[in-house]
Amino acid sequence: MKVIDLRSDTVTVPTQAMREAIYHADFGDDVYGEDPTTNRLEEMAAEMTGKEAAILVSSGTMGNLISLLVHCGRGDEIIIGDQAHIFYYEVGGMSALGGIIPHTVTNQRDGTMRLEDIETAIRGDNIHYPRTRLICLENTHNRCNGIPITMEYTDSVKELAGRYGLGVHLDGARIFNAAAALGVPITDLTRGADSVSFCLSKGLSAPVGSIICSSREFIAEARRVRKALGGGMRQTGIIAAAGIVALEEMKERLTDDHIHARRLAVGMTGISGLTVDLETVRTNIVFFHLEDTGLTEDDFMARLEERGVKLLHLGSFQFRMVTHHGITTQDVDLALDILRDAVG
Ligand code: TLP
Repeated sequence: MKVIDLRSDTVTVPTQAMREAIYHADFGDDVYGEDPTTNRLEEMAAEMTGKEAAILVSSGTMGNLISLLVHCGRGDEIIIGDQAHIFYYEVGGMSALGGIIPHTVTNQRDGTMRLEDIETAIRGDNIHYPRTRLICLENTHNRCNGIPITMEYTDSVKELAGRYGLGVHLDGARIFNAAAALGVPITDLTRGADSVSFCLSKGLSAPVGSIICSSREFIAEARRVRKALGGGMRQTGIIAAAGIVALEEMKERLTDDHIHARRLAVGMTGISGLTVDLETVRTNIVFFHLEDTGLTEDDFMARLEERGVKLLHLGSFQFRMVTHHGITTQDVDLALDILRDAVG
């Protein structure tokens, strides 16, 4: 049976070009800064995001954690959306490992936080308060329907942060999806952030890896923190070789994933029992709601699984599907038939 795996773009497997690049890569010990392939990937990433330097890390979670640990000391506070991946899905690492306090602000449906809400959350100079250090943004915003956040918004947060002497960190796990959807260069979306982390292992289809980009000084400190977390790896060219192919060859095709997500969402509007807000489907993520069809959530999931469709159940009758390199137009149409069948 054909499996249509729509759980996430993290399920993508390396392309043939990536496998070949891994096979032919040059290697060295990256803890000594001597892996030529990793050095090349890091230079490319820094240049693409308009930053001075970059560092390869094992995952998006590690990229965000290291960035927060560089920005903040123990007892410091960050301002972060209440739907942010860092707050929601990263195991509370910032607090467990860094003693950092998340001060949450409501995420609007479009993934932004109101500037006035951010400003209200910034601590004044009072002996009772923790120090606010950082504002965290996410682009695209995973739990807000994968919506891309504009450069105007990011710039306005940067301006606000500047007035209070705060840093801005951007969780740009899917920043290339945002750039593709908005039709802007990546640097427009990263210029408002002091540090940005993005993932090679999602829509870009590399098997492993994320990259933090920032100033030279910040990245030098990130290298120390990465080592402390056990993330100092050795012949990382094996990861970086696929990452280079990801950055060179896989960005342009993200638009196909967006077209597929749109096709999926439009198709779902014709299936009674499922609701999707078309307005919000702008990149490769589709959230939908299972209405009262007499089916339990588990029944619904089981029916889909039986027929080969995998998706993510978020609770409260909410589900998520993500399109990616492994999903074709035919897969989308087949998934729609299976969804129709499951609720029918
Ligand atoms: N997100 C995963 C799951 O954790 C939910 C997914 O399938 O979408 N930032 C954002 C915005 C992310 O969506 C993710 C992964 C990460 C960071 C963490 O990346 P990894 O999984 O590499 O640690």
